[in-house]
Amino acid sequence: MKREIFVLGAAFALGLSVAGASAQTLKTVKDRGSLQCGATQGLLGFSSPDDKGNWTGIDVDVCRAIAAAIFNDPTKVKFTPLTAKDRFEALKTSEIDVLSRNTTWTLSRDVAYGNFTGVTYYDGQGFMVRKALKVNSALELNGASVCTQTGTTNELNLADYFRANNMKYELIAFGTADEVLKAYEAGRCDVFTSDLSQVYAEKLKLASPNDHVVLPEVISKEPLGPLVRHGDDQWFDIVKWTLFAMLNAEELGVSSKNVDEALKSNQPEIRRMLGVDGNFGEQLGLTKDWVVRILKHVGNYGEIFDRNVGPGSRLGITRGLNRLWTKGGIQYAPPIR
Ligand SMILES: N[C@@H](CCC(=O)N[C@@H](CS)C(=O)NCC(=O)O)C(=O)O
Repeated sequence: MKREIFVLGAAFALGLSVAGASAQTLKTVKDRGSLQCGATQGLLGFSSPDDKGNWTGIDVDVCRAIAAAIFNDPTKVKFTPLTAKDRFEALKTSEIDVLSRNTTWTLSRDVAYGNFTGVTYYDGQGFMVRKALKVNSALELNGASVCTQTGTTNELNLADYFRANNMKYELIAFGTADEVLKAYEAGRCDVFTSDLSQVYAEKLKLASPNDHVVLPEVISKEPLGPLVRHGDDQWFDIVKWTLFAMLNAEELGVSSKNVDEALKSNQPEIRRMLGVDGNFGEQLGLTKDWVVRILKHVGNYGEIFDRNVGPGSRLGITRGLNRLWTKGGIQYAPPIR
């Protein structure tokens, strides 16, 4: 009995100290003066650096929005380029504060690596082949060799899809996206597979993109979103509500262009969101004007979608599933109240 009490007491003390020690990310970020954001090694539309090391992309903008909310300065972010395989370890070892890198939310990742904070982009896996192959459907790919990246859901879905359709394939997997694309371009495999947004982004890098075609099948659900470490609820809430704020702002028609005007609005939801009424920013450990900062420096969800992956970008992807629920899509954020 005595021993049990001791063990319980020790566990309680340990539990308290673990929770206390880990609920520190906001303070760590503020003390450091910048957010450390895990990104890709370079994926157009999502996270890619230019020659001067300036990062852009929808996942990059999520990190800039978090920095805007905390520092009122979207440039206070440092990006760590990570391969698919290394990304979760970087989060675990606190090399990064948030992983914002086209990462699919799955049960095992949620349990093993951290808390997914929402979905920034609803995607699905697809295939690209050479037009010369004269293939019109993924169901004609029996016996094909397929290039993809290791440590991705794509590798796993590929196995499921071929198995479910009684087809054989040869897997040719590489650690980096460049290796995958080079191998495909050099003809080492018949098929390139990844999330569709990434198929389109990588297709643009080929010497003759028009010699390649994306097949019609979408073989999986790839809800992509940011991830934080387990054990820090405040930080989890900050990252989660940054995304929700951008979605709510689009829904309420408030953008980087009209946020000053919107501050004078009589609409209760807009007043709460912009901190005119209530203390929602303070509840998160931020300031009253957290959403104003996000909108002024980065914009609402529609703005970041359009300029990075949508019609206003090189990728030119239509909103599809990523339209707001009020416009026939599935993007939906809980209310700020
Ligand atoms: N969403 C999938 C795939 C993510 C992924 O890593 N895709 C590759 C496809 S091109 C990529 O982004 N590579 C870029 C890089 O490694 O820098 C996952 O979470 O496993």
